[in-house]
Parts: sequence; structure tokens; C-alpha cells
Amino acid sequence: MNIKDQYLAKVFEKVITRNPAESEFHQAVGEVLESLSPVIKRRPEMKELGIIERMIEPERSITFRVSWLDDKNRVRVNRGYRVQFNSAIGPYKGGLRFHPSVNLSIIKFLGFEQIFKNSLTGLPIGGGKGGADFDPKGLSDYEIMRFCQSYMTELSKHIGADTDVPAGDIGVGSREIGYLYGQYKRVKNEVTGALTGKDYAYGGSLVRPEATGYGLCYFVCEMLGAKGESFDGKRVVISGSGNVAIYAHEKAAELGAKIVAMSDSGGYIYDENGIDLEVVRYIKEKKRCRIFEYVNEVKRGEYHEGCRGIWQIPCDIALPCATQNELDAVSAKALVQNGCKYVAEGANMPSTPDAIKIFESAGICFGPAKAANAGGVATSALEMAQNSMRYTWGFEKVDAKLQEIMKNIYLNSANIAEDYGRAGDLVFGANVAGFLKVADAMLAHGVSY
Ligand code: NDP
Ligand code: 2IT
Repeated sequence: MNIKDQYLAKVFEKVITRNPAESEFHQAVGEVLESLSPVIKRRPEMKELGIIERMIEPERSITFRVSWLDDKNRVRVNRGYRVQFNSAIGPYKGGLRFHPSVNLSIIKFLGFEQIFKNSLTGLPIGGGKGGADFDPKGLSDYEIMRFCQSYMTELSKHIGADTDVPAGDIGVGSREIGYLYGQYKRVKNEVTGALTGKDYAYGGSLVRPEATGYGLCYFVCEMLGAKGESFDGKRVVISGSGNVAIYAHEKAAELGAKIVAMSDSGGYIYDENGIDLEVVRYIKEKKRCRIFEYVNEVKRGEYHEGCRGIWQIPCDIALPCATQNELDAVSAKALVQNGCKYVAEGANMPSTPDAIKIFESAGICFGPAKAANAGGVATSALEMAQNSMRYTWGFEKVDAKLQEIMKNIYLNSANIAEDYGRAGDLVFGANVAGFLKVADAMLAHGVSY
């Protein structure tokens, strides 16, 4: 990390010593602190009143045992998490991740990023994240249901429509949200919007399934538009083949782009004719199988083992939509050498700090996750609004609001960057714009003695 300011460097040192073995959390904090030196010069009260020290400490971190019975009636035990990071501007809000790699560091990095992302949406939502070190792969629907029920039996004590509103993330989609919500309702005897990403039938918002991927493309449209360009005719590489990747593909293709590669955690597919999205959806959503089956289904294209090779494929636009640190310096160099001009992050923190530096020095237009993938949580906040009103809006209305929100996030980030003499630096602009709103709310609330 390159934190020039002495005070911020000290804060960062303390983050590392107080939270040992939390490398993802260190990385996420370091990326924000790198942007804040000019802010504390302009606003010294941020330093004097310990705003940054307060912001890097979660308001509350909960870990809990999740025991459940598999189909053979064997007892299984996982660890559940919910980190309620910051509620200065609204109830804690952020997804749940079910993946074997989940640990406190990953949940804290995600929760920390969520504070600034949620602030950028312009909607009243604080930051939080949760999950479990649970591997859903290969389990039956009943096993998933029993796990979700056990997880929610404990989580229900800590969440609520005005307190903390979880949603989906990796490994948590419509099926899991259904089981989680069913259990919440049973345990609490209340029908409120305590979760988002619900199906439309029981209070979900139209456009929420599509929102992160569509929102990412709306953000990229702003990046392209600023240079007089559009998606039309562009070659696009999208990593991942889950919720974010699928809807990013759908919208980019609708806007005239050709998507030539997608991936899962096993490897990637490359199809020069443009990937057939319906086949990917059939394999990943319906059959819950591996992406290599694509080549057999369509009888064209190539499959390659290992997901990092995807960044070696020449493209105009790269959209990493799988997971953290999936795009490193080697991949960034390959993208630059092959003529890629735009990179926007659908996943959370998918580019390593070294990769971002390479993009910056090559003049690549880079859309950071906090800004570029905020469409999902923004539409979750629209779901909360509809739930509070006990009313639903039509698809066009929600989609129009999403487009407006993504445009505002872009403009806000770009304008702040320009105001600080860093025109075009969306990483800086998004960090500072997201930070200022939360910091001002914390200043207004005072410190409790
Ligand atoms: P899904 O579970 O729907 O899909 C995840 C995809 O990423 C799958 O293709 C999966 O492959 C792949 N993947 C997961 N872990 C790894 C790994 N360790 N290495 C390589 N590939 C991996 O999740 P989402 O699409 O919802 O989430 C994708 C990213 O977007 C995450 O970073 C998430 O935090 C972020 N995000 C999600 C939002 C949402 O609304 N869902 C909102 C904003 C950001 P496989 O099938 O093999 O596991
Ligand atoms: O990373 C994210 O923004 C999400 N997983 C979505 C969170 C939400 O509350 O909709």
C-alpha cells in the first residue's frame, strides 16, 4: 500500500497489528486509506474526532455455530458470521456469502467495502455483511434448506427491517433467500422486509435479480459515454457465470456487445462466435453443473482448465464478476498488451492492488467495485422502500431508477475526483464520495462517552 500521510499510515499499521491474519480486510482498508490524505487536509476534524479510527472498527461482529443434519442424518457443523459494520446512514445492509473459503477476514473486507458502496447509492443504508464457511456444491435442496433454517434460527436474533437487512452474495440466490426468509417469518411471526432478493411472489422487487449485472453495464455506459463510445460492437470478457456475470452478459449483449468468454471456479469457456447465454444459464442455473459442459452442448468453442487464463483473451472491455483477487498483475498486463481499454468490477475487490496500478499507469478507464457493482444493493434498498409501503413498482420504473442511480454514482465519483485535481480517477472519487457522507453522519451523531 502507498499511504503517504503519516497519520493514515499509523492507522493502517494498527489495523494490521490489531487484526492479524486478515489479509483481505487489510487490503480493503488500505485501498480506502490511500485515497484519504487530501480529505483530512481539507477536513482536519475527521482526524481530530477519530472518524477514520471509528470507521475501521465494526460496530458489532457476530460469529455463531450452525449445526444441521445432512440427508444421511449426520450432524454437520459450520461457522456463521454477521458483521454489522456501520449504521451511520441507515440500517446495516449487505449480502450473505455461503462458500467454503468464508472467514472473518473476508466478511470484514466485504462489510467494510459495503459501507462506502451503500453510501454512494444515495440511499439510506448502512454497511454489513455475513455468511458461512458452508459449501453448497453437490448438496440436495433439503440439505440446503436445513442449513438455511439453522443459520436463520440464530441470525434472526440480530436482524430486522429497521436494524439489519441481509441479501444474497456468492452461494446465496433466490432458493437460499426463500428458505432463509421462510425461517425468519416462522421464528419472528412477522412479515417485513428483513431480507432482500426475495422472489416477487412474497415481496421481492422486480429488477433485483438483474440489478447488479445491469447496473454494472449502466455504469460502463457512463465510462464509455465520457469518451464518446458505446458497447456497440465491443468484445467483452466476463469472468464468473453466477448472478452478476449472467445479467452483465444479458445487458451488454442487448447493447450490442459480443461476449467471447465466461468462467467458473474450474475454468473458462471461449467462443469466438459469442457465448450463447441461454446455454450457460441452463448449465449453471438449472442443472447447477460445471461450465465445461458448454462446449458439449453447443458443439463449438473451447474450454480451458483454470480460471485465470480468461484474462489472456483479447477484448475491449473486461468485467471481472467472480470473486476477490481473481485478476492479478500478470492478468492486468495481458489485458493492457492485448488492447483492453475498459475494466469495471462486478465482483467485490476482484483486482489486486498491483493490477489496479497497472491499469492506472496504462491509462485504462477503470470502474472500481464500490461504484460499478452498487446497482444490486441499490435495488435492494428500492425493495426495502416498496416493502415499507406494502406496494410494488413495475419493471420499467425500477429499471429507470437503477439507471439514474448508476449515472449519479458515476457523476458523483467523477466530479469529486476532478474537484480534488484527480480527474478520471474513479477509485479516488468513489472512495472519497462514499466516505464523506458516512463521515458527516458520524460527526453529526457525536461520540458516546
Ligand atoms: P454466484 O454465487 O451467483 O456466482 C459466483 C460465480 O463466481 C460462479 O461462477 C463461481 O464459480 C465463481 N466463483 C466463486 N468463487 C470463486 C473462486 N474462489 N474462484 C473463482 N471463481 C469463483 O455469486 P454472484 O454472482 O452473486 O457474486 C459474484 C461476485 O459479485 C462476488 O464477488 C460478489 O461479492 C459480487 N457481488 C454480488 C452482488 C449480488 O447482488 N449478487 C452485488 C454486488 C457484488 P462456481 O460456480 O464454480 O463456484
Ligand atoms: O456486494 C453486494 O453489494 C451484495 N452482495 C448485495 C447486497 C444487498 O444487500 O443487496
